[in-house]
Amino acid sequence: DPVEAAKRAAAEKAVDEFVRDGMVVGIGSGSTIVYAVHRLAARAKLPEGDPLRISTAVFVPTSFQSRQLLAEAGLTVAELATREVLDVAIDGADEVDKSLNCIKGGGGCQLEEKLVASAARKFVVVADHRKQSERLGTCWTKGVPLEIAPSGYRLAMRLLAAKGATATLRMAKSKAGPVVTDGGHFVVDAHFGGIEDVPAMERWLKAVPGVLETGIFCGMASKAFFGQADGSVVEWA
Ligand code: DER
Repeated sequence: DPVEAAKRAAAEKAVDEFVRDGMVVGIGSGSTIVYAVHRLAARAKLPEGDPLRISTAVFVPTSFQSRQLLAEAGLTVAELATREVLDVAIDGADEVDKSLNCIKGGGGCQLEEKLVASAARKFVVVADHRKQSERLGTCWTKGVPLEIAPSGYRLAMRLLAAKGATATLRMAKSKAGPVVTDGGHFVVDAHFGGIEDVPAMERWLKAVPGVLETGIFCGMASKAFFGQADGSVVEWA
């Protein structure tokens, strides 16, 4: 599958460029990050003395999925609450623009993802070519994911609608009722079309009562790796 090959190429290049042994590394959620963890697990099996070998590095998850992935790969899991600062955080994204602003939260893990990305000296995005965007909101058309306090979801949706957004409560597929995040919150996807002013959009979304976190990662990433259909990797920095 060329998309999966593209994800893998991006993830492996990012891991080998940014992760060295002894580091505290934030690990994101979704499907692309799986290839990053598999690369790290392979590096944990390298012989002593190999500069790419991983043995004392620890990894901070961003979700139940991410924690399970790390544990199953035999990598050492550390918790964000026990760490002052991370050396690097690596995560996927749903869409990235040329200023490296991202829409994230397709997997509903944006709250912990933004904490981990913010706690890291460097935040690096890994994705396939479908995520490369000229203007945020034009490729990822499912809306900006928002982490919402459940009791406030109708208030938040009314306030978002008053600002011209089409807000939908994200419903679960194999469970009756809405998606519930690892933090016990709801997800509202707010549709705006293309986003003109990303920082302004992030600021006012965050100011809506009941919005605990947004999937807009504005000016946070220092580099993005995009796997291409031919297996090459395009880098934006
Ligand atoms: O939910 C998230 O923020 C994920 O990182 C998502 O944006 C990327 O998921 P993917 O790697 O499966 O496309």
